[in-house]
Amino acid sequence: MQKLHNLFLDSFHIPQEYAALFEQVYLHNQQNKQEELDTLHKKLMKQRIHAVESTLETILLDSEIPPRLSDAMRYSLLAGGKRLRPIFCLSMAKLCAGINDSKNTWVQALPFAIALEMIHTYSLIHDDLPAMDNDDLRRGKPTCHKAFDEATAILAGDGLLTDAFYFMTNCHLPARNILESLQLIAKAVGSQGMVGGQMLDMEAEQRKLNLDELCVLNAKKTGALLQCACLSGASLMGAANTAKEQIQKYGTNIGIAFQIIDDVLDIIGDSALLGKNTGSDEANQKSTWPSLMGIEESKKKALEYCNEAVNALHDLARAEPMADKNEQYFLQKTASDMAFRVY
Ligand code: GRG
Repeated sequence: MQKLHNLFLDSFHIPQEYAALFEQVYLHNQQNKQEELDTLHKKLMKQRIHAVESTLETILLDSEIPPRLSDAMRYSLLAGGKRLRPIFCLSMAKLCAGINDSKNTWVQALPFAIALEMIHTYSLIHDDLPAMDNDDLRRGKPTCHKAFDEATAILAGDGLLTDAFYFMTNCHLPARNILESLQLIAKAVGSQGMVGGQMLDMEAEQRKLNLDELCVLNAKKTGALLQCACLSGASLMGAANTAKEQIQKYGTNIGIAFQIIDDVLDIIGDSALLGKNTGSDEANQKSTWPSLMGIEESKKKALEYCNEAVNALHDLARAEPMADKNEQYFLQKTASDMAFRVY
């Protein structure tokens, strides 16, 4: 475990050069530094993804797990992906632990962060099943039920979801913080959250939704887990309510922007780069942001929501001067880069 912790301490380290570039671009409007900042941000994000991947490789190898089940769970978990949810969780933990966290307590959130990726992967496996979206391709590879079989894919999802809750209890942090975070995640992915959102999504195939209905569906199906990834990082560190309010705002806005971007990329994206088939929303006559307001308006909306996320962290920094400034910059840049995926 110590080895993994060290890997995260290294890969989440933000060099002073990053903060300097960020301030030159965003505070002093030095556009000539933009490319340098973009390149460094991508490099740091890659380091974080690599640390998450390295950790995922070490899990679910227990000899008590039937080999075919372990293979199917690991097949989907290790198939790639942006690893956004664990990165948001750890990043928020680091932000809230603050500049005086000499013992690096934020890294103790690692099992929780990994569990979020397990839950996300379960949702993708089940979403791809013939009874749901019936997809052949995910993260650039055959979906779990194609690579194995339908019953194994259902069990792989069940295993990932349930084991995730076991992982989450393994953080060496105050029990009340773990309990609060567990409640958040159970609510976010259960019937009031992601599972409920999936139900609304299935029902929506029969009719056209209005924007309010679409927002509710998106908030549950996609937004709840992303928001919880952010908020749980803060809860695990026992952050103040003032910080949690702004982090919730960041997570909510990121969640909406993320769905709009996913909808737009389903039309204009490159299936090879996305690692999944595109055009499925139109084929399934789904209500999406572009179907309600067109592509250009949707892109503008995505940008607006990302900007709101950035503003939430400005407000957090004003209220919490001990928050980790470098991490604040990293999270702000992550939010603004998100919108540019569709530009
Ligand atoms: C089956 C209970 C149940 C829920 C499924 C998450 C979900 C609900 C369905 C996925 C369908 C989908 C494409 C939703 C849009 C947003 C989304 C969650 C995209 C995939 O997340 P990324 O882009 O994927 O973070 P990677 O592969 O990068 O991790």
